[in-house]
Amino acid sequence: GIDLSNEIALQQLQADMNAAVRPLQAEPLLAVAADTQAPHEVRNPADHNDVVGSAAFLQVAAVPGIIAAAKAAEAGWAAVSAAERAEMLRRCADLLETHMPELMALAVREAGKTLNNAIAEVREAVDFCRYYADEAEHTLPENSQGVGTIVAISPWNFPLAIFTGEVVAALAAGNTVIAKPAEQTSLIAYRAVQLMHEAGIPRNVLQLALGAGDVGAALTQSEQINGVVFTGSTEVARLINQTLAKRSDNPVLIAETGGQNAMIVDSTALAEQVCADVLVSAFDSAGQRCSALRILCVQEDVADRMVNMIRGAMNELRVDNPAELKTDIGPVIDAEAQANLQSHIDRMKGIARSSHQIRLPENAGNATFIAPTLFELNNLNDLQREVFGPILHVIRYRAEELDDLIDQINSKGYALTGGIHSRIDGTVEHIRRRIEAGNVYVNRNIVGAVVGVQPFGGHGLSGTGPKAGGPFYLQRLSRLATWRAPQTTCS
Ligand code: TXE
Repeated sequence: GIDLSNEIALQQLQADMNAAVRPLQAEPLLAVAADTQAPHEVRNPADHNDVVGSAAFLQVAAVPGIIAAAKAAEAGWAAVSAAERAEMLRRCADLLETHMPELMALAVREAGKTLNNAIAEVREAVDFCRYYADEAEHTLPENSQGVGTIVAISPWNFPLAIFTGEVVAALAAGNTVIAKPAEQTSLIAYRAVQLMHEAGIPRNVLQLALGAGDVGAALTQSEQINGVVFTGSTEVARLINQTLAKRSDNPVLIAETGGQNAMIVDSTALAEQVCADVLVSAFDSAGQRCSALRILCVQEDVADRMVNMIRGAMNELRVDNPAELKTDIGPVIDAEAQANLQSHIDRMKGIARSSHQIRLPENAGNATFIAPTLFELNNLNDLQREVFGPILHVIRYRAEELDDLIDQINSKGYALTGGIHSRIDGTVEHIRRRIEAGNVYVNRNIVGAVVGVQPFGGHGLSGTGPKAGGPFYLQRLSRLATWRAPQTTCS
C-alpha cells in the first residue's frame, strides 16, 4: 500500500499520474451496434482549459437492443460458477490496482478529486471487487442464481468506487449488468469497464451505456430488466421506485440517496478532536458526499469556543487545484452545482445568526470552487433542502432541548450518517438509540465507511435496500433456484 504520510511516495504517484495522462475518447461499450450522439468534450472542473477527453452518449432508441443483448447473455452467465465469477472479479481488482495512476488522474481531472481522495477512490473500488468476490464464493448458497439483468446507475461523486461497487455486486451475484454512470464522469467508468472486460467479464454480460438521465430513465422503464441498483438524488430514486412499483413481477430496487447528516457535540467532548472530525466530515471532497456533515449541534456552554476553533481551522484549509499535493479541497463537480450552492449561500447569509467563509485563491480562474462556509442558524427549519457541497450549518442546544433537537433531525427522515461526540457513556448510548441514521459514529468523523467492515446505507429518504459492502447485499441481487426436495421414503 501507499503510505499517505510519505511525501516522497505521493510525489512519485503524482509523477506516475502525470505520465499516465492521455486524451480519452469514451464511447458506450456494448454487445450490439448502437447510435450515439456527437461526442462532447469533458473538461477539468479545476481548469476548464484542460480537456480530459470526450464522451459519446447513446441515443435513447438504442436502449431496447442493449437490453435484449443482456437478456440473451443471462443463461450463459448463469452457467459460470460463483467461484469462476469470483476469480474474474479478483482479476478486475488486480487490474484496477495496476492502473491506479491512470485512474487517479481521471478521478482528479474529471471529478475534481484531491490526490488523497483519488487514492481512496481506487482503493475502495478494488476493495469492492475483492469483497463481493469473497461473498459470492463463500456465502451464496450453491443453488443461488442472479435475478436476471440489472441496471446499475451511479453518481459522479464516487465515480469509480460506487460505480464499481454496484457493477461488481450485481455480477458477483450472477446477473448480467447494464451500467449507466453519471454523465459528468463517463471517462473513468469507460476505463473501468475496459479493464473489467480485460479481466474476462464477457462484453454481453457487462455493457456500458454512456448517457444522461434520459438513458437511465429508458433503461429503468423497460419491463425486460429485473432490477435497478441506484445511487444519486432522492428525486430520481423516487421516480425509479414509482416505475418499478407499477410492475407485477416485483423487480429488485437498491437505492442509496442523499443525506442531511448531523453530529451532536456535548460539553464534555474533546474540542480539538471535534474540530478535526468536523473539518473532514463537512469539507473533505468539497462536501460532496452523501455521508457528509451538514448540521453540527453544539451544546450551548461550549458553542462559542467550538465555533471559534472551527473557524480558525477552516482558515487553514487550502482550496486549490486538486492535482497539487498541498490542496485540501478541490472544485465542486460543475458550474450548475456551483451556482446551486452559491444561491444557498446567498439565501443563508440573509437569515443566519453568523457566517464564516474562507478565501479562495486569487488565481482561481474558471475553476468551479465553492469556498468552505459555516453558518450559525437560529432555527433548524432555516435549512430546507439538501446541500451538496462544503457548507456547514451549526445550531446550539441546551441540555434539556436535546431530545427535541434529535426529533427535529429525525423528522427530516433524511440521515445516512450521524455523529456523537461526548465523553459520557450514558449520553452516547441515549443519542445512539434515539437518532435515526443509517450509520452512527461515536467520537470520530462521520465519513468514510470501509467495505466489509462498516456496511453503508440509510433508510427513509436516504435509501432502501441492504447496506453496500455488507453481508446481505448479494442476497438481494440473487434468488434461490429450484429446490431439490430431500428424498423421503413413504411406506
Ligand atoms: O443526481 P441524479 P445529480 C444528490 C445531491 C446532488 C443531487 C443532484 O444532492 O446535488 O443529487 O445530483 C441518473 N432515471 N446526490 O443530478 O440526477 C444520472 O444520469 C434514471 C447524492 O447528479 O440523481 C446519474 O447517472 N436515471 C448522491 C444518476 O442518475 C437517472 C450522489 C444520478 O444523478 C434519471 C449524487 C432518471 N430519470 C447526487 N435522471 C449521493 N448519494 O452520494 C438522472 N439519472
